Amino acid sequence: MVDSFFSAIEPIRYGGPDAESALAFRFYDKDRVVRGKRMEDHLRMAVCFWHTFAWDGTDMFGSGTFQRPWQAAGDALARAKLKAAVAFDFFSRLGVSFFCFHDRDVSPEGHTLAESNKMLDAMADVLAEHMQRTGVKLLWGTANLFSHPRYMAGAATNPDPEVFAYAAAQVKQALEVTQRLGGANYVLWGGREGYETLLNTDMKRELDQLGRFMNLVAEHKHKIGFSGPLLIEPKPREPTKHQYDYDAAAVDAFLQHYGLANGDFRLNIEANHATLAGHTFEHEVAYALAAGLFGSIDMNRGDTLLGWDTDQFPNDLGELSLLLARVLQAGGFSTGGFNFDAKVRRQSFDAEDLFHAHVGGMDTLARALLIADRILADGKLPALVDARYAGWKNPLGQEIIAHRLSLAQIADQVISRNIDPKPRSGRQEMLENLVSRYL
Ligand code: XLS
Ligand code: CA
Ligand code: CA
Repeated sequence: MVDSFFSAIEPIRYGGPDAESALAFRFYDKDRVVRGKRMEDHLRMAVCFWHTFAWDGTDMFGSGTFQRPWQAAGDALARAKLKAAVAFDFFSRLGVSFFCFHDRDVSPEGHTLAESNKMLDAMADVLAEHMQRTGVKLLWGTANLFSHPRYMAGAATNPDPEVFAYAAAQVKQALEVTQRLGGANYVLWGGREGYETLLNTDMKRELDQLGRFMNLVAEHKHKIGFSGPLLIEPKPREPTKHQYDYDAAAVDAFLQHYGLANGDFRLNIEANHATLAGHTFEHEVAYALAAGLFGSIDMNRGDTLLGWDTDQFPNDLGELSLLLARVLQAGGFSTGGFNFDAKVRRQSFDAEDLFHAHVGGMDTLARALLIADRILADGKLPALVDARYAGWKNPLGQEIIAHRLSLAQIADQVISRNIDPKPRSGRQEMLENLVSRYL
């Protein structure tokens, strides 16, 4: 079954920009060195288990459309083992370095938590063997605290402390399994940590609960010696009307408010979540970098005409080149990477579609990396930004930055030196033209 599912697909190879085959990399040449580092090590790309192997193509209007033999009826643990075997066959043929999973993507839910944990432990052994055999690594693990009906009113923010406790127990196990598999990060996405209506919601209490929960997770991370960061993934809404981890700035404020701004937590920024929050993807990454919270990226794209999380594969070269330039300029990923939290459309139901989707996403990022390198090597864009703030290097700017002047002293200087700033162009159109020339 495993051999037959992807057997029609040859391992994907680099064929250069003029490659004939639709299933070849035109730009992703993993050993190619860019700015002193191999492409593979820059991009640290991952395939996600949930969209690619767990989802069957169901949407709110219709049932599953996908051809996925491991989703057929049968013994749940046997199916999970088959799913894992198929997934690692996919990773190998694709030549991707990492994967990501939720506990319930790789292992079934039992009748009790003890039973679920036992199966997850068994599946962790199965995953470990596949990882050992293929060399594919774990970018991050996470717990699904949103699918089961017990979580319909939230997990950590649930009005019922027993649900809080259940969620805590699930995260403990998922974090430990992530550690066992050498995961580079652990992700916390608050899928239902928000509200449907304020009529039944005590917001202060729910935020306090979320703060308590995150403190407990951080304590456990230290207790077991998990070395990777905890990554909170912002999203403004969907499934709930409002989610507390609305955007990067909201999570930054939350971490500070609850005594969590101590380096344990960073952010996992998702492109489609950024646009749902009314920001650009680049804005969210820029904020995370500015706040010292940049961790990892969930790579996908939304649809400008649809107001929900469509999780499509990325293809916007212009946007991604600027984003890569920004990330490279800040030193690149440390533990993070680009996880394709993206799904094929419902009509793209067969095995081949999974490859077209990922090959396209990987090639887009590789090409964006090459363009970002040109942007930085040329240096005009960063130099123009630097020049815009050059005045801060002068004595007045330096004194303000060094807290040497009070508001009154600044006011005195403006009057005594007759300071009279002149307008300067922002040169937006010139910059847009400059960027177009790199593409
Ligand atoms: C859903 C989220 C989710 C997280 C992991 O919108 O993107 O998949 O990445 O729980
Ligand atoms: Ca995501
Ligand atoms: Ca999403």
